[in-house]
Amino acid sequence: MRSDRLIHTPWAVLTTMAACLALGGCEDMTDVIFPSNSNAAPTVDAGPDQVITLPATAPLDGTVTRDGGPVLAGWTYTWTKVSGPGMVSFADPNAVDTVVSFSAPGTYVLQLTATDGRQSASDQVTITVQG
Ligand SMILES: [Ca+2]
Repeated sequence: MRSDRLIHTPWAVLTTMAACLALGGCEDMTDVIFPSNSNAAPTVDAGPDQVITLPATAPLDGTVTRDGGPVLAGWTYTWTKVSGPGMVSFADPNAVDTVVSFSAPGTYVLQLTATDGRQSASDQVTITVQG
């Protein structure tokens, strides 16, 4: 898209110039791949495994990082049930940290996925629910 190019090219050039300065100079602008476009996949930690007893809920303490730093705006996070005998209900399935409740005892595997639409990563946590 022309408008996309008009918006992004100056930033890409500036980023490349900065990267060249950091490296002590480049022969030309093709020596460096734009760091701002590296778009490395995030890393996801779904938190520690837990054992709870009904009717208790389980707090989910997820952690998502991208490029070793805090996650930027524009990323989405989704908790889903991978396996388990009953229904699960997330207080907010799109929050990194949330609370989950269970309809029946058993062993549940839950997954937290982070994505920006192009890259994604996920991690799973096991919750043992006692009746
Ligand atoms: Ca957290």
